[in-house]
Amino acid sequence: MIVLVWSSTISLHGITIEIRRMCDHGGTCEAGDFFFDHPEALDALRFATRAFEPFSDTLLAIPSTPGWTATFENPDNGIETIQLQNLSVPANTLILYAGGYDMPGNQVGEAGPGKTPAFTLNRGSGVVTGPTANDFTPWGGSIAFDTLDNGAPRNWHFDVDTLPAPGEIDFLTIAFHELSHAFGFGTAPSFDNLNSSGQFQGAATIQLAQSTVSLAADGNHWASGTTSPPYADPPLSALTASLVLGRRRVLTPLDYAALADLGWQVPDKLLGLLGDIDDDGNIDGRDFLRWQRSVGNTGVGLLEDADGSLEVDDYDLWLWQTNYGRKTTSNSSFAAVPEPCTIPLLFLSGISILRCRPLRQISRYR
Ligand SMILES: [Ca+2]
Ligand SMILES: [Ca+2]
Ligand SMILES: [Ca+2]
Ligand SMILES: [Ca+2]
Ligand SMILES: [Zn+2]
Repeated sequence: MIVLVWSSTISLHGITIEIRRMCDHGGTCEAGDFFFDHPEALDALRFATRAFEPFSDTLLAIPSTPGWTATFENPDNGIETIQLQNLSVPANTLILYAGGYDMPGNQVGEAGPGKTPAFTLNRGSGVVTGPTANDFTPWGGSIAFDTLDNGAPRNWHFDVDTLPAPGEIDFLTIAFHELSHAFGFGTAPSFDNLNSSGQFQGAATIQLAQSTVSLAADGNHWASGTTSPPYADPPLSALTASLVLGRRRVLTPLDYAALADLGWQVPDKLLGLLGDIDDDGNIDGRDFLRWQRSVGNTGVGLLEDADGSLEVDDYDLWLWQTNYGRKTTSNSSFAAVPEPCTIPLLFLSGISILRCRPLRQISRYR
């Protein structure tokens, strides 16, 4: 007998990001484990993954056999290299191991893509390693958050619907930033191949910015003060190396353009004015009314589907809410000019330095 099943678990969008608490893998989650102490952090991290789930890449499943080894940095200590034998990864899915530990100084997050001991998996049809890499298809990776600030609990703001208070560090901002590293921003060979003497020269990025965009000296972030077109009042990107306490930054069209350039199939909706439901160049109450009339609808090409996830849903509303009041500039010329006020602000208000580093060379097996 053949049973046809139409299940709501059939994914409407391209990819699924499965978050696994590292402490569940290692044994028992208990007091002292970041995601045990802060269950709301897991909800916020899962919310942040929705920024990537509209990507429509086709990623092959990785069966548990024949044997292979998934390698990643332990997000509960940042030191140990974890090697998992025969990890099973469904098609169009990435698995991220999440945890926390006391990072040094002002560092508040760290993440990276997973590897096999020697190389990055190829689950697609592009090239993922070497000087011609033009795609990125990891099995997943790991993501970690800081637990303590000079011995005291780190002052996280976990709520995604409210902005952080002065002095708080916005978890959603850090989650977007670190997830982008796990997705290859600053970490993928296909990203590095587009770094020409500190200028990022991906085609989608150039099309949006009308120029190459400066990278930070570390080659893993945008230069300090980088803002995104096509806004009249362009927002700062979340993918700079340091962020100001008490502020929220979200993924901007520029960030999505870079992710598209390193190989992700990013919906066009994410490369323009985010949250502009009716596509008229500003984000106002009419967009909300239109969303309200269409919420729950599914399908391709829906104007009200602000993120291109093929469903008019609460994330589209969040995009609208986050970008409310913004509009496009009539003249879309753009330059990623560091804002002169940024550096003094950083010193006055304290900085949170976000670092990422590629997985270190594997010299041992466990
Ligand atoms: Ca710390
Ligand atoms: Ca791809
Ligand atoms: Ca509008
Ligand atoms: Ca949507
Ligand atoms: Zn970073």
